[in-house]
Amino acid sequence: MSLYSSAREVIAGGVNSPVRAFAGVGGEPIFFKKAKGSRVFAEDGREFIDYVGSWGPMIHGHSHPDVIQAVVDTAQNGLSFGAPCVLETEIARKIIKLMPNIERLRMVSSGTEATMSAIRLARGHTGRDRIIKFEGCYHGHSDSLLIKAGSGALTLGVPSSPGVPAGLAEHTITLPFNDEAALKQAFDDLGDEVACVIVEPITGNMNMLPPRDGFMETLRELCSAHDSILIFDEVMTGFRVARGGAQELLGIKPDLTTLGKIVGGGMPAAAFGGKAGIMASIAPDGPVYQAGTLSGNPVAMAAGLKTLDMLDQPGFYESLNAKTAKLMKGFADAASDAGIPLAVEQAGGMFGFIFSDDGPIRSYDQVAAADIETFKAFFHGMIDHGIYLAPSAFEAGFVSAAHTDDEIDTTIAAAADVLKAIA
Ligand code: KE4
Repeated sequence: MSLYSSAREVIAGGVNSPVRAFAGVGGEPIFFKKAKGSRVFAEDGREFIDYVGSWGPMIHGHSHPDVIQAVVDTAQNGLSFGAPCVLETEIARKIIKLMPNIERLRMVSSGTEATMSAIRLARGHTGRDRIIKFEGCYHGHSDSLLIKAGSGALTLGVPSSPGVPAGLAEHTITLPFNDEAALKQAFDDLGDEVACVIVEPITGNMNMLPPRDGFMETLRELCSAHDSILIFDEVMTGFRVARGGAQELLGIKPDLTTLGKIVGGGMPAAAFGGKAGIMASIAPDGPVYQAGTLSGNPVAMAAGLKTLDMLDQPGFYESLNAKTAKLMKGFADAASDAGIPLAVEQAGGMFGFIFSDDGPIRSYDQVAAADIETFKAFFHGMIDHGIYLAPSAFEAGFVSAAHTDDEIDTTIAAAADVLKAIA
């Protein structure tokens, strides 16, 4: 019996998160037993250069000794108090130093919790019910946000999940990402009813799409004009595309920001925060309730704080950006040599590639029209060459500080072989 069949006997779908199930690429998921630096090690003995990095957190590489030491040292003194500890204040100060648009924040345990809480806060603070999101963007699996969502929902072909009451879903307006006309029309029609707009400022869940020039600026202006709260969901882009996230890269000031992944360094930690005046509406100061047994637990805080502190190394992002840009140029050159249309994107340590001759890819429709079959063949070819990419055409990829230039070269050479074979 395979490990996957055994898991399926006791775990729904054999996985604890759907996108891991390889439904988007075919075959059975690979079970890992160890991860170190840029490498992951499978139960069956295979070793891979890893570009998933647990979907983003491992920006320093897996099990970095300093992060592990911080976890071990802190765990010795207790795993969770259910009461304040100084580490919570320290990581909050660090996050605010890195993202000064955040004046106050609240720690939670997952990106889903962060965005769910931010939506409730926006609704409670404004007294409005409607929210706007964009088709293909994924903000975790809370009810109001599982409408035309990306990531695993898109991979499995169920972007709008059953189980979300129509009476709730009707308050979620979904617009095409990067479509300024549709955005302006929605605000013309309903602007003063919109509590918030939540957006991945650079998307990573319908693959990686940067905003078209002016789109985020228009979104910022429309939210300000209608007193709607602009939420940047930076669970993936935070500290990934730049030290200060997409809001630093794009020069846009959101009212609220949600964070996850890197902020916990691989431990369950996430956050939402922003203008003090808005955060004042969150309990216990304000009436909007939000809570969590393990929110701010010392071990996750220690992992996150060490991870964030290590981002301060001079040249950290220059090096990460250069390695990731080199990887994507290598993929593009290899695809061109093989005569296979490929569009690539990259920002900081995040990248995306889409098999399409319609590049640059800027809309959900273009992503939906991409060549999934070639992606599947490429994914499995790269597995055979010891390279582990995200098992879905709708995900982004990640490079860590632990990836060496030689490993980038090896990956590019593998891509060239695989694409030549596909051609
Ligand atoms: P979590 O609840 O999975 O910690 O975070 C949800 C979330 C929120 N916002 C953005 C922009 C996200 O990318 C995510 C989670 N990302 C997916 C991968 N694209 C997590 C992987 C998974 O679902 O297993």
